Amino acid sequence: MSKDPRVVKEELIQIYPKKLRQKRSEQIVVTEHREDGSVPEIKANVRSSPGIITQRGCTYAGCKGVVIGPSRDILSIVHGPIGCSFYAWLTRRNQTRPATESDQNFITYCLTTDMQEENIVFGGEKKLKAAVKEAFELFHPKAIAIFSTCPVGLIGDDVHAVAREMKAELGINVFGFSCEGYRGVSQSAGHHIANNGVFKHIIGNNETQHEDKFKVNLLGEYNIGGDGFVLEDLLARCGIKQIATFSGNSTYDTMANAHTADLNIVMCHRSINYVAEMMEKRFGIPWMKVNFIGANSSAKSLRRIAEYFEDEALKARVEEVIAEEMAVVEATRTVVESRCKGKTAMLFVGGSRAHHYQDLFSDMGMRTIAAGYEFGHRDDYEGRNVLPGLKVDADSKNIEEIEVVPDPERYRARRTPEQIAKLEAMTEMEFRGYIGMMPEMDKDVLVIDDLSHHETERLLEIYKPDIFCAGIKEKFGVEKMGIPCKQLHSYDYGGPYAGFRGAINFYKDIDRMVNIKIWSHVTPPWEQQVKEQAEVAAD
Ligand code: CFM
Repeated sequence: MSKDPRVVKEELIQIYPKKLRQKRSEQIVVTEHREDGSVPEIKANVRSSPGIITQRGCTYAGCKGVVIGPSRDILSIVHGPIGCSFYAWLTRRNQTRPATESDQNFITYCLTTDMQEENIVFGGEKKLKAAVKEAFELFHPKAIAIFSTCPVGLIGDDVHAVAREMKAELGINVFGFSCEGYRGVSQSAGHHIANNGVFKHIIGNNETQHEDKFKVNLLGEYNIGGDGFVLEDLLARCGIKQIATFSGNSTYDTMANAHTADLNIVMCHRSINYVAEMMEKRFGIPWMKVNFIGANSSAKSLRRIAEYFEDEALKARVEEVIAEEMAVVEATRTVVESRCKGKTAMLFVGGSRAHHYQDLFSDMGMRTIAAGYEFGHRDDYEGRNVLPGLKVDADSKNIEEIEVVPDPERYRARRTPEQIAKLEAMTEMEFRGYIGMMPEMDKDVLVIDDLSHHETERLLEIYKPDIFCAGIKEKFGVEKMGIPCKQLHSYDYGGPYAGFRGAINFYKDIDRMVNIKIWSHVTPPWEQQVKEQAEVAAD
């Protein structure tokens, strides 16, 4: 079978019925390097077709699990049947570290209203109120967040009215999310809903002022496998004060204080760009995209932050830290590169990671031969410059777009438009920008949105990559085909992988996975079948 990506694309979709074939054909593209710098258009952020076995999750997962969940002292109550809560309990490896043993940490708890048939028929608001009161009496949290699961929207329980009533009665911050699983086409809708809630109900509630010179918020970093700890340490060593992280290792108070920072740096564009945009409009804080996945990318991101603050001492300190870290990274990287150079990887993860982890592989001399997002939007593939032309479909209209105006007292433009323009002209820096995945990829590589199970199997059979990166749902199916599968959501049991120290961990883990001999002992099912047929024919 030809490995030409254009031929493979046709092969992947040829068994589908006509309508689905057409749709998938628009969701699978082959990268090009065009002279004008543009990239092919991809169809993304549309409904999955029934039966394709998508990798995606639901809106509730994106809101509760991804954006709010990693914050340790907001008490999360899931309004819904027990399964929604139980199967989302501690499944994402977002770590947290309370400052003292007596500090509140609710991450290990699983609180739910456990809706029953009776509540579905007669309404569940009373039960929800009782749950909020009970949780308050037990834990005395600063804030309670209520998450709606599918039946809540279907029967019309008003979680926001309950939240308002409880807020008045209990005297703490209580807010609800209409993040029913079906609300959008994927987790991505849940990110947006969570961003809106964080912006409306949390940011700006804590006026603590910090004297530090260089104050940033780190957005879209969820401390999976301890990534956030590495970055906290890195920024601190450079002398950069992190006011808040959204939302790895965060607390309610730090997020409420985020409006006092002077720069927002964005790691995962997909899950948090809305907060970055809204904070700029209301408080005057510029945002820029960074990437701390990969050693070279981490160095570049640190330099950009230093450039923004235009401070020579900071720039010098950042260079010192980069030099120290790079010396250690290089020692491992060169050894690993000698063993991994030329090997191939495929990355199919939710959003940002399918893009960012390509940098770690290229640090090691490995090539990405196919990649895609579960739920990224066109801007994540093609860059934010496509945003003005993006059509808003019915599914996206379903999600509130908050009208944001400058805060009458607290708006303070941190940089004038002239300063921003000067910085952009001087450096590689771009504000409010994200280049997207495709422009940074090699040409003639397959990019596939919302990869299906059938396509996964065919890709593996045709290309036999040295490693496939995805999640737990794919892992064991892939490994039975004799190809190692690295979980890029949870990092399997490993990590951290962010920053310089994380890069070293990643190089070592991947080196081990792609060079271990075990894979050559696995007979992939398709070869097994051929073998059996040959045996039958010989008989
Ligand atoms: Fe952002 Fe994430 Fe990702 Fe994401 Fe996720 Fe995740 Fe992910 Mo799993 S916030 S888009 S919704 S980087 S949980 S930490 S790994 S799918 S690529």
